Amino acid sequence: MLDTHIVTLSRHVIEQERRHPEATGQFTNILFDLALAAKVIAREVNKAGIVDVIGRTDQVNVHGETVQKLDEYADLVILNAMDHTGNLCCMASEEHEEVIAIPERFPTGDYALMYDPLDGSSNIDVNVSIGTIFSIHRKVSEGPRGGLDDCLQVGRRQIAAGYVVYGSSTMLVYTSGAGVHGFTLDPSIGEFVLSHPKVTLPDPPNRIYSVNEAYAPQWSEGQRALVEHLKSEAYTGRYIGSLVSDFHRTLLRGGLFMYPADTRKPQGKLRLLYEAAPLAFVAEQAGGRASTGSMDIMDIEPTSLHQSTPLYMGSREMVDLAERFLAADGTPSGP
Ligand code: P6P
Repeated sequence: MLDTHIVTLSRHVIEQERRHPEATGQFTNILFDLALAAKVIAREVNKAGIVDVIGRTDQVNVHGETVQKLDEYADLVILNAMDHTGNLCCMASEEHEEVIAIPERFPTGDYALMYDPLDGSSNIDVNVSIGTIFSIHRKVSEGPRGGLDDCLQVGRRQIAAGYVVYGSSTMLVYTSGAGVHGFTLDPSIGEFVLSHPKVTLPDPPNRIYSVNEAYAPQWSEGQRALVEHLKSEAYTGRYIGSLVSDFHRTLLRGGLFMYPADTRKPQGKLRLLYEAAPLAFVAEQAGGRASTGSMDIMDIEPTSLHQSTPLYMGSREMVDLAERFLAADGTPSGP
């Protein structure tokens, strides 16, 4: 018997909206617009190598990283999908140094969108999965047009967050504070279809840790001791080097993803507002944790648009263990 009970992202979000009588529909439309942008980006990512979207532009972004052609493309797709809808007061992107204002010719709305248009894009030309990460806050500033204050909000105040992973299939995973839900793009109908309802990290978690061990010489004593402890407990190592892919695996299999601080990167590498905080919201809603190694990611009061943070994310007891190792001199008060 053919299954006719297809739950699309649109249907799911509308059903979630109905639980909030005060909802204006702006938030629902933001997710619809993000899903459209994701479909357009997926189309180009999936044919990278066939058309001239692989490779680098001659530009360098705010972080000194060479901008990949698809980075730039993905950023413009999201910008153009979102800037005229009247749902946003402003945006912030990894690819833009300053807050992105809504053009004067367009109406504004009650939400701010932060996004990393295509994280892990250095992996594009070796066909490793990459992703888009997004975070949505309610506008807090006075006046119709938003600004920095609407972006520099603590992660706990996020209205919604999620990511798109462009891999063996294209998945959109999001939370609006009522659990984590995953949708897989069905290209035959062009819809994101609910494939992973109510995602929760497995308990007990699979014994997987994920970190770039090439940086071990620059780690703290506690970080080194933590990884040695995990090895002594017969954990498996998995590291893709594409944040969304490493996070998605951790969400579905459990374990611990780490991007530690080190002597060369004392604040870590990953960005708070459009990488760590949105993924932290998803992790917590899935029953896990996300920490700097000493405090919850979602309790950090942001001070700048592109600030970085060390990141420990995954199964609750593993993040707790990491914090114990990092707090001690590497000899935890019992794992
Ligand atoms: P490293 C990709 O460049 C990225 O921004 C994230 O997607 C990924 O988690 C991290 O950097 C990998 O960094 O230093 O291990 O190469």
